[in-house]
Amino acid sequence: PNLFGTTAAVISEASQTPDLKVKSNGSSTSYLNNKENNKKYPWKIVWRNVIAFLYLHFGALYGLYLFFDGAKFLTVLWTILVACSAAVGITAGAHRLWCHRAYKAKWPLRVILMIFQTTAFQNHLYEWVRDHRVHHKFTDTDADPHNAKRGFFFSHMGWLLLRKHPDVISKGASVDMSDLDSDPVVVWQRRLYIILMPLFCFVIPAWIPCYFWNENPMNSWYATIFRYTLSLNITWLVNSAAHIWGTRPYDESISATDNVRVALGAFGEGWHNYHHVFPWDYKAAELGDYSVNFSTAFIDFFAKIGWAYDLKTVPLEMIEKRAKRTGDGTRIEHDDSENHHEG
Ligand code: ST9
Ligand code: ZN
Ligand code: ZN
Repeated sequence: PNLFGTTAAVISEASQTPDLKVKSNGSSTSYLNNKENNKKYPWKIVWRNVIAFLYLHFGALYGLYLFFDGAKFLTVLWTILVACSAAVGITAGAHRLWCHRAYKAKWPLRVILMIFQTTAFQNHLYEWVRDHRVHHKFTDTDADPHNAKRGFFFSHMGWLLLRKHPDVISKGASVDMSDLDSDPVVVWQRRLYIILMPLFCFVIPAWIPCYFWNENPMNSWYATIFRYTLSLNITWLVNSAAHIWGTRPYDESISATDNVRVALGAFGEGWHNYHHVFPWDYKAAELGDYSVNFSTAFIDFFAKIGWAYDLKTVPLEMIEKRAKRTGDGTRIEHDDSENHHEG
């Protein structure tokens, strides 16, 4: 049982909604119906976001150029440090802790993760978690905010450039968010987001290099833009690439894939076929291999000092059974049960 009130088996049922899987009249698949629905739904482009993302992407290219032309080495190191903190705020914080409740965290760790998640500027925790829970509950349908059936660009960035499909809002209303309403860290982040977000994502990261090692403000600003834009794109690859390319060892009926390249870039969040089948596993992967899952190492470290606890995993037997029943046959058998450390 997990937050969605479902077991693995029920999740797979949800992802096999008749809309997507059943052929109507024996002629057209509902995938086509899905496309027809998209035609009927008028696109409302949000130009503010189009302009912002254009600025970010051109700014990021300029920032990359400046790394090789004048930016100080310390600024590069600082940029990497901020990027890693922001990434952990998304993976260990927004995703595994708040969205999937795959472990519990004491308040100091929740505050750290909230600040890191604010640094990532991917919307405040409440909104991030709501969209992601809706994505899990209605995967591959119009109610999925970044429905991968609408193609790479839509699931990557396009969904942030359009008003949401009406199904996202109507069906999304069925997702329970009461646990976030009762976490003061989440409530206060949401209230103060308009101040906290610019501060932690832009002002502090750009100011530190200027103040402490006399970096040129232009270099520092565009390094910040580069860091933010790159982190966004790596995160979006989980919604796009890891719903298109890769293997489906645990459930071949859903678009989500296991994709090692995405896992490497996204701090362990590329084992996305596994994750959609067993979303409550704090490793977001079958194995706890740190080399392709830095976020698991981070959570394990805080479990050692007692700030993270009640880490949830999935019994090996359950994984094997499920892979046999619904997987595409690409799951690799592991004798080494050490990696399957139960939380
Ligand atoms: C960003 C998010 O980038 C990225 C998320 C990625 C998730 C990936 C997950 C994978 C695992 C983790 C991987 C980590 C890897 C990390 C590696 C790092 C190196 N349910 O949204 P509005 C209702 S953000 C229920 O305005 P519009 C609700 O009532 C980037 N209800 O819809 C809401 O009102 P309120 C920065 C919902 O007008 C109302 O509708 N941020 C739901 O259609 C209006 O909501 C941006 O760029 C729902 N799901 O606008 C901002 N959704 O909120 C972009 C909505 O008051 N966003 N409702 O309750 C926007 O500008 C707008 O949201 C919009 C849609 C234009 C896209
Ligand atoms: Zn997904
Ligand atoms: Zn998830």
